[in-house]
Formats: sequence, C-alpha cells, structure tokens
Amino acid sequence: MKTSRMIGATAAAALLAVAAGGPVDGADRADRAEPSARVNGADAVARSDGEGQRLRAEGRFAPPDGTGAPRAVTYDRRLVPEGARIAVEQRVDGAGTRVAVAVRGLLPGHTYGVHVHTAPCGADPDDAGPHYQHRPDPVRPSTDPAYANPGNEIWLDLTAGPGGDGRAATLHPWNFRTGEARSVVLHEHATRTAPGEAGMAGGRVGCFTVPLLGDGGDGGGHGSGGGEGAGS
Ligand SMILES: [Cu+2]
Repeated sequence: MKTSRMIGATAAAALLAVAAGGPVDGADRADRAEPSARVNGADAVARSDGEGQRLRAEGRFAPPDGTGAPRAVTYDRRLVPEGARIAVEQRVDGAGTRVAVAVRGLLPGHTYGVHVHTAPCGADPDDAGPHYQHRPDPVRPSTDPAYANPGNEIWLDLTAGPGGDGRAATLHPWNFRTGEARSVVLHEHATRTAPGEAGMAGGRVGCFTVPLLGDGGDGGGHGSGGGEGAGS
C-alpha cells in the first residue's frame, strides 16, 4: 500500500499543471482568468480525452455564513485563513485514479492531514462525513489500520512551505464509486496510523466540496483493479 500513498511532488506538479493558470499555480493571474475557463460560475471542470477523464476544481476559503457553507469553507481561520486557495485535480484512466491537491495561503510550516471524504462540506465540519474507503470498514468510526490506511483511503497530507503553499498527490489502482467521494477535508495535524487511531488527524479545519469522478457504473470492472498490470 505504500506505493499508492504518494506519487511525489513532481507528479503532483505535472498533474496540477494540466490546466494552466489556476489560482494555485498562478495566483496572481486568477482574478483576470478568462471567463471561458469556468462553467456558469461553477469552478469545477470535467472533461474526457483520449487518456481518460479529468476534473479540476478550485476554490477560495471562506467561513460559513447564515445561508450555509461556501464551496471551500474554513472552520479555523488560523490554520486555514480566509482567502487561502485550494485546487484539486483528478485523473481517471487505465492506471486508476490520481488525485492531486495544491494549496496556497495556509500557515507556513504547518502539517495538515488531508483526505477525501464522502459528503459535501457544510456549515458543520462533520457534514463531510467519513473518509472514502475502497473497502468499507464495517465498524464505524473506522480506526482499524486494515481499513484506515493510505491504500484504502485517499490521504493527501501536506506541509505548507515558508510561503504557505503545499501540494500532494496520490495514485490508486481503483476508482471511486460514483457519487460517494465528494469533498477534500483539511485536518489540524498529520494523519495517524496506529491501531485505534488510524486515519485520525484531529479537528477539521477546512473543507472543499469536489464532485470527484467515479466509475460511472459502466460495468463495475474498475473497482477490482483488474487488467493493466501494475499490481500492488
Ligand atoms: Cu479526513
């Protein structure tokens, strides 16, 4: 499972560079980005090409207000300052699912636990639900390392650099069940791995709603990870 945990900063950069000019990779350009790069104000764009499907979503953190939660919501303005930015990019192809996250404007030097969760963000940090698991743990909350591990979940822990920026990426040989992976949550510290606390990363300090691409129910063959070699 170690091999699926991180594909490294270089790969993350490559994945996030696919859509040029986003607010994280080019924050100074974001405010004058071409309107055509967005779809009716919904800052998530999905498309298909010969290499599979891609999705890119970007957001700017803001606190919840009386009408609900913004798409990127901060629950802790010290660790996730208002105005900090996040971009999530996903690629689904024969190799499986790649997810990359890039942030800007977080607390320099701080390490965040970051995971894909099952539900959209809300005004309440718990609204995002539990971690997405490829093999669901029958026990909740899931703190058994047999299930709460970076091969069975998407962990994107990152440490903000001196300028508050950070990035992480993963590759898993499976795809999400459609509609069951809907947010990326930032937590207050790095993700634990010991039995009884595996997957825990402290309080939820930020959340970004992303309609991550699933297997689409097109036969269900993706979930087993068959074909394409690779293994692990
Ligand atoms: Cu989490």
